[in-house]
Amino acid sequence: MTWAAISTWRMSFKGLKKASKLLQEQQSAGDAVEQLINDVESFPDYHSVGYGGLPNEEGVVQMDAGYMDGDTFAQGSVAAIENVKNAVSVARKLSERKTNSFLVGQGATKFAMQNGFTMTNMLTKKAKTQWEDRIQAEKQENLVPYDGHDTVGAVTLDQKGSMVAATSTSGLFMKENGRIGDSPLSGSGFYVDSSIGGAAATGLGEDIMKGCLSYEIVNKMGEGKSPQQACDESLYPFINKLKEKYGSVGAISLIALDQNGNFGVATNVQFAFCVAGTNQTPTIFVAEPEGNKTHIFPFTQKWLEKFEAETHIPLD
Ligand code: SD4
Repeated sequence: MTWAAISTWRMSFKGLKKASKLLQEQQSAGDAVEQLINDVESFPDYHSVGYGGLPNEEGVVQMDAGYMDGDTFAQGSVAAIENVKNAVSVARKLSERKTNSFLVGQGATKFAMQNGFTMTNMLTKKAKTQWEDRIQAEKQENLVPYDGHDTVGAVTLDQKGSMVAATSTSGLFMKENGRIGDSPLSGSGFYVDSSIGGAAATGLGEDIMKGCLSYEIVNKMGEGKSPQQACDESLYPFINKLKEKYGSVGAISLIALDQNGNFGVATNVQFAFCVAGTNQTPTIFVAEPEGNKTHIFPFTQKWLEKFEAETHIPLD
């Protein structure tokens, strides 16, 4: 039976391989997506997700995560949650509830604590130093808060045909206390319907939310578009609209997977993503915008060197 998984950014490759193994062994799409995202959350050198994530302007790491089951449409989310190692696991647990399934701030943290999730100080020494340097730099140069970011988003399809989508992020570095992006919002950061497919987003949440882009992609796939067509047609015209209204638009990258395991991607920046499936060994690709279409090519040695120089992380 067909299985498949897609995830955002090179940092998710190891997690994707773990998820692939589970899917090959006929485990559920939910377990696979959670494993994939937990792997990224637990790695201290990724500065935009989980442990080691960069803090907000007050020096506190506040995380957002979302989880959606494509069979039941059950959703759970947390936002501005603190001191929790695996925010996506808390979101998954919340998705089992009929009400109170999206918790923010202290309520989210309290829920995690009461339900036995691993609590830990998420601010690593490295992230704290980066925050201190940034505060200094801003004082000296009057810089605006840095908007670098990389959410892990993923969609999985298991051998029973069930699909799940999920996200996890520490959001924008130097964001305001309490700022929440698209990642925990269904429809914007993620969406999935097992009878059609799923999608997830990464980039500037404030712009992604303006278009409910994950829902838009699933909707287009439901009308018969391929995942690639759905991604292209959801993103590029929308970017043009935002440019007309605001003069500029933030970085936005989208991934999609349909119920047959076909994938699609669209982006307005250079964007690495990972894919695996019944007929696809785990592979990292790079996508770039090309007019109103997306150019996709394999992750090259040059890319790998650049990535490793930035993060000091070996490929395996
Ligand atoms: C946010 N969308 O908080 C997230 C950040 C992100 O890739 O995706 N980065 O707006």
